[in-house]
Amino acid sequence: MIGGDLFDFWVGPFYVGFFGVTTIFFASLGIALIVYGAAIGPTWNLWQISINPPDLKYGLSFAPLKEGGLWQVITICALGAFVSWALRQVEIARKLGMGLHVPFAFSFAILAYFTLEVIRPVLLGAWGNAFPYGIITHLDWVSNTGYSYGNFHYNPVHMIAVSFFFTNCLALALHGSLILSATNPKKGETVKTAEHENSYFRDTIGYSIGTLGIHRLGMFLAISAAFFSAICIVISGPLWASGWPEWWDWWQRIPIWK
Ligand code: UQ1
Repeated sequence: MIGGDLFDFWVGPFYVGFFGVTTIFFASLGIALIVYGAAIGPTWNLWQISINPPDLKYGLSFAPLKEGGLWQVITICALGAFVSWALRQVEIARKLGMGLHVPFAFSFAILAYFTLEVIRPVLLGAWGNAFPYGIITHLDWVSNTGYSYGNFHYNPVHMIAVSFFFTNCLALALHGSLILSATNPKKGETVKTAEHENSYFRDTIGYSIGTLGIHRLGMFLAISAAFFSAICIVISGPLWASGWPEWWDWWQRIPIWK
């Protein structure tokens, strides 16, 4: 453990540790800078507040604080906080003698954010390609970025990512409803067990993946959704600069049609 037993204590129910301290540091600084950015901005309307990345003309250099520099420092704080949180998960999992599945899965969420805000802007040559920190403005960014490739739903990797999100939603709906139905029987009846859960799926769809299996499946679907999301955006521009509908023209060009 970093810092030996120096940070090895709790605040109420929360374990602190070295990475608890770094998490609080980066999160507090980042939030303070967001509030400062809002204070010097044109509006206090919560929906319209936006901390924007530098203009494209700044490329990959440091921008003046009020012209995107704030966004750059806030992004560093965000990554510092996210990575600190993952490492705090590692410390706690190790203390408890658990596997590292939680930080492993969480790292895919960090990867997706890192891909959007760092890898893709670097590959495109300007921080101005990253998304802004604002409730409405980040939605506008998604819309504009999507339409600048014609119709993003034709991006084959976006299709894979969406399929994983939907399947994850189905799996969690099946799992959550199964657990609630087993633990909330009708009045006067006892709470049911895994045997009932197994039998239910055997008798309805003919297959039960099992109590451990459903959680493995959930983790796989969630990680895959985040992973393919990262891939689908990083290839948009760096690898494929036309509209995504045109990508499917390869189908018209395969030799079999001749
Ligand atoms: C399932 O088979 C199972 O094992 C008993 C669960 O564990 C509690 C579940 O939550 C679910 C949803 C299933 C069914 C899942 C599939 C993929 C058939």
